[in-house]
This record gives sequence, C-alpha cells and structure tokens, in this order.
Amino acid sequence: MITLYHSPFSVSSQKVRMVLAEKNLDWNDQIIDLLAGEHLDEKFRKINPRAEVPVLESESNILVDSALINEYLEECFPEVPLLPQNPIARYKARHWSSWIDKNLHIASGIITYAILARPLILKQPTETIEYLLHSLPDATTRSWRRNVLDHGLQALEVKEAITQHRKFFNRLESSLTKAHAWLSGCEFSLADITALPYIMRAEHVGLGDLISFEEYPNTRSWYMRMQTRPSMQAAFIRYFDGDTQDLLMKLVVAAQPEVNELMQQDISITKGSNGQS
Ligand SMILES: N[C@@H](CCC(=O)N[C@@H](CS)C(=O)NCC(=O)O)C(=O)O
Repeated sequence: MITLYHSPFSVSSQKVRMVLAEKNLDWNDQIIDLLAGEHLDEKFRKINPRAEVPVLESESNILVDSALINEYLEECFPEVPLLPQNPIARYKARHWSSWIDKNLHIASGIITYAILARPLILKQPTETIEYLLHSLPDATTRSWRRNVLDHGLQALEVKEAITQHRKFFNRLESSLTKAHAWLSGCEFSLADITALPYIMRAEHVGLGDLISFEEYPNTRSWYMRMQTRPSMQAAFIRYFDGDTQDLLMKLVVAAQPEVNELMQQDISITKGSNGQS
C-alpha cells in the first residue's frame, strides 16, 4: 500500500494527489502541518532531509520530488495512462514539468508565503519564527523568507514572482492553441496535472485578474475543463472545509489592495517593454 506524506495546500502535493486520483489508487494519508513546522522535525527529516512534501512511501521505498513520484506512479500503474504515446507529446509533457520547476515553483511559494503564511506566522512568538526560519535546510529559501517576513508584499521577490506568473500564463495561452487543447497536445496528461495547482493558487491568492478571459481565452477554457474532472474533488476540494475557506478569504481580502497595485505595476511594465505604452 502507498503512503503519501503531504500537505493539503502544497502545490507539489496536489500534483501527486491528482495523479493518485486519476489512476483510482488507494493510499494512506499522512498529513504534515507545514505551518506548524512539522516537516522541520527530526522525525520527518529522517524521511526527507530536504524537509519538503510530498514524500511517497511504496514497498519500503521512499520517493521524493513530485515530478519523479508521478513518473514512478505512471510506470507502476499504466492502466490509466497519463503520458501520451507520441514521443514529442511525451517530451512536451515532461518539458512543462521541468519549466514549472525551474521558473514558477519558487515564485508561487513566494506569493503564497507573502499573502497566506506570513500574517499567520507573524502572530507566533519570535522564538518560534526564528526556529521556523533557522531550521530550513536551504539557504536560498531562508533568505527570501526572511525578506518576505520583513517586507511583506513590498519585498522585491514578490514583484519578480508576479512577473514569473505572467510568463506562465502567456506560455499556457500560447501552448493551448485551441479552446479544447491540452498542454501536451490532444491528450490530457501529466503536463495538465502539473500546471493546474499553480493556476489555482494564483486565483486563490487574488492574481486572477492577470488571466482575463479576453487575453487568455484558451487558458480559461482549459482551466474550466480541468475543474470538472472528478480527480479535482479528491485532490483539492475535499481539503477546503468551511473554516479554511473563511480564513483564506480573510487573508486574501486583506492583501488585495496591495496585490492589485502590484498587478497594475506589472501590467504597465509588461506593456512598456512591448512598446505598447
Ligand atoms: N521539487 C519538489 C518541491 C517540493 C516543495 O517545494 N514542497 C513544499 C510545499 S509545495 C514544501 O514542502 N515546503 C516546505 C516549507 O514550506 O518549508 C517537488 O516537486 O516535490
């Protein structure tokens, strides 16, 4: 039996949960509370020294990194295929995953941290905040988190993260050449599953205005189709109970004026660099 160590709101966990649901697999649920720093405890670090979720345990093997975990699941359970047969379409699916890891994953983490995590972390005693920062194994993550804790949405990293999201939306729109297309071509694949958590997160933190229906019709159509998949319920929706929704909404509403301002700045810069303003 598979065990997944994961967190409800972790985008990387969401990718694996969606694959498990698409493939109709049963699995043991081990929720790790990231906000409380459970991933930084010695117990969890013995499982994954990088102190990250998701981690998949299968037949006493420990697997880390959502892209690799999903490839493993694809190889073990090919009955519901999530990689196309055509080599170029397979390449496209894998290229999406690699592009997202390199260009978007940290940007999404920065925005999430600034809008959703920071206000909750700042309510904790100073020693707890310092523990949460110092225990992070990665120096780059420690550095941007410190800066975002100190400066909130005004941290330079947040502006850069918004720009990365715009690049992501542009890339989605240019890949989805038709309203009914999927990211690796004409079949639903791991590429769609990998991209979905980031667009959902962008919407949940209030960046949805960057993806207007006029400018991004194919992306909007793809996103609507993705939301109707039964795996959405299992992988995402069931973790959003009423209290969680209330809390998220309060945090997003509180951040919205600053987020709007940053989106406006990003739109002006982008238009300026295209020579349109
Ligand atoms: N490349 C890894 C990245 C995993 C990752 O960044 N996980 C985040 C949640 S999405 C995490 O565990 N963060 C720990 C923290 O917030 O300190 C993967 O795809 O699994």
